[in-house]
Amino acid sequence: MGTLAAATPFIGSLASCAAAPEKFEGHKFPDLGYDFNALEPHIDALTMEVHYTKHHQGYFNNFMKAIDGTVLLETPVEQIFTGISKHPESVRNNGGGFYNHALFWENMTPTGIDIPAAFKTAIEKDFGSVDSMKEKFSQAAKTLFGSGWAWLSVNSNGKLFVSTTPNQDNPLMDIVGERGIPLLSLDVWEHAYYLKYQNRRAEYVDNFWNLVNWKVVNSRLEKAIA
Ligand code: MN3
Repeated sequence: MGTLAAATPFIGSLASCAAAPEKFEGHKFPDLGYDFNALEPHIDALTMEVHYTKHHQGYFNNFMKAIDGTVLLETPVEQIFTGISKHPESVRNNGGGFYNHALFWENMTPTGIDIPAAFKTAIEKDFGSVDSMKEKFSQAAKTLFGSGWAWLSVNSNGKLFVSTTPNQDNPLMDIVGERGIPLLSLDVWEHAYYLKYQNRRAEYVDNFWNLVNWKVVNSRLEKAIA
């Protein structure tokens, strides 16, 4: 990985470097990548099953309905987000729900993965330490009012930052305050934790750190600043 200081080439080109596939072959509902019970005890099997097969699938189906017969069928969702203010709310909400959950499943793993050295260095540069980044992210996730997401992203200057978005918005969208490419996502809608944790969102957030796939998070950064 190059140094973050040399990460400027993608300034102004969030749209083209937002982890979009090189050759777009249409919107696809992603595989989960592990069994429903794989993330236990931190996330229970029933929550995973309902979340993936009902919530996520529902967002995908409604997204496909919302863009039916439009040019957006041929447009990678990452690119749609960069101009989301121009599209109907159904595209924003369901496209966000489709994309955000795909990222979320992928940045978790049943088996703990250590933070790659290069990514640790990047975190230390912008947050001082891994612990202070985690603290900032956790605090944001725990205190977000209502439904939404917590994010670790990289901005167009190559700087890592923590943010939250309401509902199914995400940092790629042109309607959020702080824009960047998402590296790590955490769903803090009640449907993500209520069956196991009820109102104890903080416990769910703390346990999330046992599941983070840092290899995936690091590869997203490498792609974003390449
Ligand atoms: Mn969800």
